[in-house]
Amino acid sequence: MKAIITGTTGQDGSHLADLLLEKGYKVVGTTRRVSVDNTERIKHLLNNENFELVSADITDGSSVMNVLQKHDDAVEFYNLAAQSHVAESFKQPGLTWDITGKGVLNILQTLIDLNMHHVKFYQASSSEMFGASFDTEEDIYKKIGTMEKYQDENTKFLPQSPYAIAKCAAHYMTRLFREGYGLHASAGILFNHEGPRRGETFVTRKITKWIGDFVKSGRSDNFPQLRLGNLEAFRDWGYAGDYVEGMWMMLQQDKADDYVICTGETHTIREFLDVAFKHVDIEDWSQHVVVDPKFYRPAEVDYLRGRNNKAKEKLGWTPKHSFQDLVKLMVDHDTK
Ligand code: NAP
Ligand code: G4F
Repeated sequence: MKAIITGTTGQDGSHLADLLLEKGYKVVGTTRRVSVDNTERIKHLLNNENFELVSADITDGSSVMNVLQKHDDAVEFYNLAAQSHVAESFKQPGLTWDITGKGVLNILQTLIDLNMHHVKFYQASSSEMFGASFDTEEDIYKKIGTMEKYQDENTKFLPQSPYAIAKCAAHYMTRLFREGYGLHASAGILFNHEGPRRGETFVTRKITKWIGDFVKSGRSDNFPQLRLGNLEAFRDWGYAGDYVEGMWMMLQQDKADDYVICTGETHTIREFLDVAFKHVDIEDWSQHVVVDPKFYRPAEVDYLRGRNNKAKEKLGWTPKHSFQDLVKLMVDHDTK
């Protein structure tokens, strides 16, 4: 069994490569040309005889075609490549569109042009597509008098960033190639997922990395403060290692479909700060954190909380790590 992963050098790509290699797959991971070493997360795989790193950029259709022609015995294709940083997408909307939106069309069209219907395709869709949209649990409202908000596969999309708009286009394109061309193409609508391999400019890792550096400095009084933006947003945070299992499970189904992958719990950035600082015995973090408007976004996603009933029922997927486990795992990693 051979699988191709785009975005192998990223957080999820590296976890997925680990998972597939454990399952006995041969894995072909793509990398693009960058001016610094981008293989930090997959260093441990570079000498694995079942792992091959090949050059491709998903904005360059011919490079995608070369990979597919050379590896036409692949049975699964996971597209995890993206300009994945929401704040950056406001600064580079065109580039974000070219990679995160159009890049996906390049892959899907190449699969069709090469008549590779035997390849099952996974698209990394995102809870960010929901943006300002949510549904409410009327049944709970009737019981306890509060209206719980959530998003699932039936919630409409109301994207709030160039990134989310590009992801919506890619999501609908994946659906079109499934319905229109009969491709086994599934999209995982994944809510935020984190871990020690998370990029250092996403809020969770930015916090745990700062705590790690602060602790390693001997908790110096002169240590520069942690500068953050909006602390009031809610996110449904899970562990990346759990979420890549959901991706694999989707491609093991006879019929392609779309699935929400999430924990079902939501927490603010403040709550993340509470748990993270408490783990290094700091009860009051206010003197260490400065709210800097530089990190505010032109439009924000205020509330994300997923409902994973479909993934539980149809895939048998459940998250294994709680919010508390996740925060502690990241703080422990960064303090050591
Ligand atoms: P990530 O760490 O930022 O990784 C993104 C990967 O895409 C990197 O390997 C990057 O390569 C690669 N890439 C960027 N531009 C490319 C291009 N033009 N051609 C080929 N590869 C390119 O992101 P992640 O957190 O692992 O997320 C994986 C996917 O899931 C992304 O599509 C993301 O949008 C989506 N997603 C993530 C989350 C989350 O919470 N993590 C939630 C929902 C959806 P370099 O290493 O060279 O930069
Ligand atoms: O960690 P974030 O940058 O993640 P965001 O924007 O939710 O996007 C991540 O999750 C999406 C899934 O919903 C993925 F599709 C996407 O690729 C990415 O992985 O920001 C989370 C929240 C936001 O509300 C942001 O405004 O944290 C807030 N925040 C506050 N201070 C900050 C900061 N975010 C960042 N990156 N940096 C800050 O200093």
